[in-house]
Amino acid sequence: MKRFSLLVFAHIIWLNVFSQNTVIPAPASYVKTEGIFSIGNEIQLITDQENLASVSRNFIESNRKYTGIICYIGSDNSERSKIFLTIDNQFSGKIESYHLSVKEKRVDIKANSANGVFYGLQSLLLMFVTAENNTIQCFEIDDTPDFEWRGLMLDESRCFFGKEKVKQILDYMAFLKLNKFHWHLTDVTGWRIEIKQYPKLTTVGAKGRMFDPEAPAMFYTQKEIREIIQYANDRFIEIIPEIDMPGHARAANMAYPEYSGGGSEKHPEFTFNPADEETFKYLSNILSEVGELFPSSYIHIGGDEVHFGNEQWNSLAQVKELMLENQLSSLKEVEEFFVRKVNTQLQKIDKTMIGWDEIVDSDVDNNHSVVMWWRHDKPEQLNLALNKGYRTVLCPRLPLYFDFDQFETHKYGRRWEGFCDLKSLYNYPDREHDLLNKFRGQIMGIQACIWTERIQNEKRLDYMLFPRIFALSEAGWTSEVNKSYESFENRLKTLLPFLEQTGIYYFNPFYPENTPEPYGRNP
Ligand code: TNX
Repeated sequence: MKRFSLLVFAHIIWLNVFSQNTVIPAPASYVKTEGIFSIGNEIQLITDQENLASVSRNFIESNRKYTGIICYIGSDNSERSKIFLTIDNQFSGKIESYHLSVKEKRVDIKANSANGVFYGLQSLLLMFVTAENNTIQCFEIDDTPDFEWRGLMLDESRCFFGKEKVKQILDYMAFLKLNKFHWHLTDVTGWRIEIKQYPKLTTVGAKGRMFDPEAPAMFYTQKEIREIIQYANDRFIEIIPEIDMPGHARAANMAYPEYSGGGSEKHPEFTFNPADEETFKYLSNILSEVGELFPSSYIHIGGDEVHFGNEQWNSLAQVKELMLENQLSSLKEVEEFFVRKVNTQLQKIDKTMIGWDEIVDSDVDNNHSVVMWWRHDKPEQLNLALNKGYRTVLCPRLPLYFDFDQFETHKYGRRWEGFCDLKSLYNYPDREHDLLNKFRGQIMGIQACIWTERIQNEKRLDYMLFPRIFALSEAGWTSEVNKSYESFENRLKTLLPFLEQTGIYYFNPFYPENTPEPYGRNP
């Protein structure tokens, strides 16, 4: 009897070792089935659908890079394992949903779109990179996302990282089924996107980075941007550009001072002139060029923190006239007027405006605007946005700002009566429970933001991003009933060696002292 229970016990352990589901984000349903799939060194990818060519190529390339497994398109009579990829119009689910079945000799991935098939392959890839002895316990996954917006924002104005780093981040986003890359391309420190009509924006405005105002101009040419958009597109990631206005405009004003609305002592040349028609034409031209470059239906116009540096508006004759003509009684109302005007302009070029939660006060048309709620200390602003009918993306500083510290002993990141630890991030948006019940249809999803005032190099960027990006992905994809922090930690543990393999310097939450925080200079 004793021997029998020992055997049962050993069997359970054995099953657990081989039945590990290592997929992040956790799928909606994972069921272990009989049998073991031997991956082998070569795998056939089989599909008769032309629009899966790019998805297949991507899988082949990822395996070449990360697992060394040779995959090839086409079927032969060999004994090699086969992966069948199918787009099935009858398959019910969202555009990103998929079914993944792994049996002893064959894998099947089904979805109603190439996007779904791609996500099935990402789950499989995660299983491959963590497979022990080149085998996987057979299983069936049925998966579908909880939120449609699972975003990450990168600020490349303060510090510029360049094309290769952005592509690496996009690779990880794809792995983790994150689907919106919000690119903060302009701010006080540097203007990072080539605008053909206004070349000085980059020849002059792209000079400098945090703590190094003399750094040579660093920016993306339109050709590079197209390349990155294509790269993202191949991974089902939409890129949303942000051109911050009317505040955070210093870099642009260095290039074209004639459009400046001045600043304050602490924030010089911070704004665009909100009351000048020529400035408006200039900004409209920029937005049109940006709009043509980026296929996304959204353009983010910032709209944040204007009061930091709009003091000089008080002394501009044009602002006074505008106030008189339009019965505006404060600078805040001038700002709101400006935001409404830009909104109308964006509608003309068929783009939907996204703005930080300040835009809620402008009462811009809620059919043509999306709000990003960032001020965690102002929950009333989120309430207001939802009550005014805005579609909203949740990105509260706590726990979603990755320039904030992630561990209590860390000291170079930001803090705000707390830091952004892995667990609260993982559990988010649990605390928005009531609003989610009431406004589920308007809450598009969640997004993390990496501001880079305190992130001056790639090592530090990696450290602030990893492993929080894993928790972000599960917070956005996996529905609350399927979330378990304990299970997440176990899956994360198995993935950490992979991070190491790809050269990422990450924070290890299980052995914090093993991965000390890289130095970051603070403003
Ligand atoms: C606030 S979030 C900002 C950024 C800073 C960030 C630092 C937002 C809309 N504006 O300009 O970089 O805090 O955490």
